[in-house]
Amino acid sequence: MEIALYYAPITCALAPYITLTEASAKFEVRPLNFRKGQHTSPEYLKINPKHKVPLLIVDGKALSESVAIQTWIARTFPHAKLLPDEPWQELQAIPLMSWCSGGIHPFLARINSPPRVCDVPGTEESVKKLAAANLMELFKIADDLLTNREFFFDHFTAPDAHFFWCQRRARQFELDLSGFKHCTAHFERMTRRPSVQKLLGFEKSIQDEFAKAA
Ligand SMILES: N[C@@H](CCC(=O)N[C@@H](CS)C(=O)NCC(=O)O)C(=O)O
Repeated sequence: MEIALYYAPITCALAPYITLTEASAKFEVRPLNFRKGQHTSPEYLKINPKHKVPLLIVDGKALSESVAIQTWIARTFPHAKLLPDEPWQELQAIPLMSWCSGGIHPFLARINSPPRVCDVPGTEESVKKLAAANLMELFKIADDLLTNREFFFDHFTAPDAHFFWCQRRARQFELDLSGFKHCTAHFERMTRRPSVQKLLGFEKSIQDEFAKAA
């Protein structure tokens, strides 16, 4: 089976990189340079008209959307236990990933690019402020879910990788998450994982490559 992951540094494509690594899967990474608009090139739009990453290519077939990609990885590499075993718990993992993707991510995207939601001059700071306030509420929910737990379930699963990305992005935007001590502990725990360390090294190498090509 041939697996390729379309990926860009900093983006949520880091989550499937982490889970594929946790599963010891053999996969090729196809990095896209967003600054050069490679995600909107005619070639990429042909395989993903949504111009987004992550995108997984499995034996030539494309799978988009983080939740589907993570579910595929978990099903394909069951030994990695990327979803909980118990059926009800397994189902609980799906809304957690959907929440990262559809609940938290859109507010992070607003901070990243306020004009994509409101182009009225002078509103940028207000868009960011509202998004930050919403994110605080969402991180409080995550903090409650993670109270006295190492991970969302009884071991590392795909939602941990997805939520790690959410926290990382919020921290890159300098949101003050210091009040959420269970989220912070989760972030630190995740950062120490070998799969995450591998990802961070890989990300740096791609960023260096892109900088040289600039
Ligand atoms: N719902 C999608 C969202 C993916 C997404 O928004 N990816 C961002 C990077 S974090 C992207 O590729 N943005 C490029 C664009 O919108 O043009 C998922 O969960 O996979």
